[in-house]
Amino acid sequence: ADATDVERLFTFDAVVMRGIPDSLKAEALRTEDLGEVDLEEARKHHEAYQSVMRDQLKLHVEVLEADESLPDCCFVEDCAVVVDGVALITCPGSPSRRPEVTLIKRILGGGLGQEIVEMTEKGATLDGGDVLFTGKEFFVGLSSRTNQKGANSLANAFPNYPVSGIKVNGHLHLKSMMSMAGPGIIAVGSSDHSQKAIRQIKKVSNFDYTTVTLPDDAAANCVYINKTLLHCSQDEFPESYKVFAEKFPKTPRVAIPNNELFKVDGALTCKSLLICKKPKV
Ligand code: CIR
Repeated sequence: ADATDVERLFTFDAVVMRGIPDSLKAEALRTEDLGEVDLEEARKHHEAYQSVMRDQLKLHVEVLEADESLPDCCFVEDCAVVVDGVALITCPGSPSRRPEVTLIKRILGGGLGQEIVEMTEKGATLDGGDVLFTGKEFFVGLSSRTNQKGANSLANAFPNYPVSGIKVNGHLHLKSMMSMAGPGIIAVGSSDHSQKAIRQIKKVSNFDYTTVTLPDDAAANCVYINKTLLHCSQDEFPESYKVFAEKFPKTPRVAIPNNELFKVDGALTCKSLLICKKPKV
C-alpha cells in the first residue's frame, strides 16, 4: 500500500509551462558564459517537451504566454512547489524573477484548483529548483537563491512531510545535481559537489533511497512522471544516456534535448510544474 501511495505522488494529470521570451537570449540570468542561446533550437526542445506531456502522456498542458519583461519566465518550476493539491507560491531568490509568480499563482489557484499558500515571512526566499520532493520528505537546497527562512516556509506549507536543508555548493540549485528518477530512486551527478550533497542527504534522511550516479551532473536532472522517465539526450551526454538505459531497462524513457536552455542554467525539471487537478467544489 505504501509503495502505491508514493507512486501516486509521481502521478499527474496537468502540466504548466511557459513560453520562451526573445529577451532570454540576452537577459536571462546565467552562472557562466556557455555561449549564445539559439532561440529557435531552444523552442524546438520546449515543444518536444510539451509534446511528450500532451501527446504521449495525455496530460492537460497549459502553456502560458511568455513575457518579454521576464527573461527567465520559462523556468516555471522556481515559482511554486505543488504537492497534494497545495501550491506554495515562492519568493524567488533573484529579485528579477519575483514578478513571474503572479501569473503562476493565478493559474494554479484558478482552473487548476490548487490551494494557494504564500510565503509571508520577511526575507524568506525559495526557488523551486532547490526543492527535491521524494514522495516521503523534502530536501531543500540552501543556495544563493534559497535561504533558511525559505526552507521554513516550505516546512510550514507542508506540515505532513519532514524538511531537511542541504547545503548547495558549485551549482545554482540542489536539482542542478540531482532529481527523482523513480519512487525511492535519486539520480545524482558524480562531481565532488554532487557527491557531497548526496552524502548530506543520506545522513539526514528519514527514509532509505537508492541512488543512480550519472557521469554528468546536468544529466542527473530528469523528470519521473506517470511511470515514464524523461532524461537527457544521447547527443548531449552519451555516457549518462548509457547509464539511464542500463539502470532503467524496463521503464519507458524519453530523451529530451536541453543543450540550449542549459546555457542559462535551465534543466529539464525547471520547465514545468506538475499538477494533479482538483475538481472545484
Ligand atoms: C535562473 O538563473 O534563475 C535561470 N536562468 C535558470 C533557472 C533554472 N531553474 C531551475 O533549475 N529550476
